[in-house]
Amino acid sequence: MAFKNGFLWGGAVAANQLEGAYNVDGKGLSIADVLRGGNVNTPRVIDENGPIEGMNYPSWEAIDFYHRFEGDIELFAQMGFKCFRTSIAWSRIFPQGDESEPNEAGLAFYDRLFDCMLKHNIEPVITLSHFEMPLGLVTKYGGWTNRKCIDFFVRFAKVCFERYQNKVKYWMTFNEINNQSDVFFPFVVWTDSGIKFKDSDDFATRRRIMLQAAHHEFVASARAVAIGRSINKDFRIGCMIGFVPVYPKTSDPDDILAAQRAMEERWYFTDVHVNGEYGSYAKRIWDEAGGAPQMAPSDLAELKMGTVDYVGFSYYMSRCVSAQAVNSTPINFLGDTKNDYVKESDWGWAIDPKGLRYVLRSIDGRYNGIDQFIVENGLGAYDKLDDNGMVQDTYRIDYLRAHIEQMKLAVDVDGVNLLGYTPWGCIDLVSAGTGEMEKRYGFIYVDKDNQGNGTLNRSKKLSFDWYKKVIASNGEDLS
Ligand code: P53
Repeated sequence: MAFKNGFLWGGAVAANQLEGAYNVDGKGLSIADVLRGGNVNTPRVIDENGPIEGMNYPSWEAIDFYHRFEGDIELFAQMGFKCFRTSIAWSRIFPQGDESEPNEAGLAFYDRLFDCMLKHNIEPVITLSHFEMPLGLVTKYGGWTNRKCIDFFVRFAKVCFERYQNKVKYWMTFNEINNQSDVFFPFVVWTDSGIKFKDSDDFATRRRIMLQAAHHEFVASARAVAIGRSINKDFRIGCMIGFVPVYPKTSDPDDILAAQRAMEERWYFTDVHVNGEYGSYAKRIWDEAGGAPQMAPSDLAELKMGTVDYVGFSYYMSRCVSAQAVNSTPINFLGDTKNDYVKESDWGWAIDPKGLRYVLRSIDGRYNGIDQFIVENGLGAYDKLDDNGMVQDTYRIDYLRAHIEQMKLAVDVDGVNLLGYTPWGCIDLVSAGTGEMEKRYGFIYVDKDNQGNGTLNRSKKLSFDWYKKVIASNGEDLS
């Protein structure tokens, strides 16, 4: 058998994308609650000064998991989930972000949720910050540009670690902390760090601001890891990287260098989390931005004290760069071009199962066999109900099967240490990138459309029984 006993099969979600109940039981607004719905062609608008009446904010209701989680967890249990990855909405615990005491009603909700999971023998895998910092920290402090956010985050993390120390073992600090490196996409810097650039901010300025915010997040993460360990030595605390590997378009040495440079945008983040220090090439990245981040004297020592136990990452797609595209415009910093060898999803994401094996092997090699956890993977697709009200999502099964096959090779043949696999959006939820309901990932269909219409009823897709069989056979039966 390729996967060891106890391999963590499950599914993944994030609080702001499924809970809804955005103002219930004392919850404050988060940066997700001011993101309007968009679609594949329309970017999401960020209302950084607060919600505007009449606009559509998909996180407000989402799929109302807050009130329906018992039924949903029951369905996950039917599929045989060993674990379930979700996040704690920071603004349920600290509604504005800077309170000295947590909101008890928010804490009590996650007690109920985790108890329900544990009752079904489902291990919680918890992200502390998944694109949902309290909006108050943005309006009052400027988001992660401000060093004070380190203390606010650490206070939040400590409260969660203490409260749930006997319920949660697997943690992650910041979801896809590296997304923000694409500074010309305003959305990713907002979701990671609560920062909205001015249109006039040039490339170097944006990069400097982003690198400073990321530095604060690194220190916050490391301090949280150290505190977590002192609370419960059995905690396993990981980082979370959006791992989009970047290939060179051709064997032209300039393309090779461009791809190497683009990959440094991944390693920059994982190196700090795993090694507790910036890689040597960071100096070049800082020079390019016109200056290194400001650091307090103790920061580098703190980074060393809070290295992670495992590398959690999402894998959806690979990218392909050419030097020509990089040089033609700084907006195309990563120099994306089409990869002629792979197909794309309806949202233009390259479908590349072998890229997952490549990532697993790359991380394994760079970090000497460190534990890894694939905490997101999946296919966003338009699903249609057939005459029997069933979604025949064979395309989703094909996608997941192909990725699990590669994951198996990485474990079995390459010897990668893999803790688990949690496909994204195991129940349909709001898309982070577009705010759509109709970009669906789930094994479970949720009756709701992009405009917010629908009964919110849940039903099983074809992939539900397929995944159940995969888990029951510990990945041996993928048919
Ligand atoms: P959606 C971009 C690229 C890769 C992963 O994404 C990304 C993003 C941000 O959109 O985000 C992760 O919903 C993220 C999840 C998100 C999921 O991938 O845009 O951790 O919150 O929902 C899928 O299709």
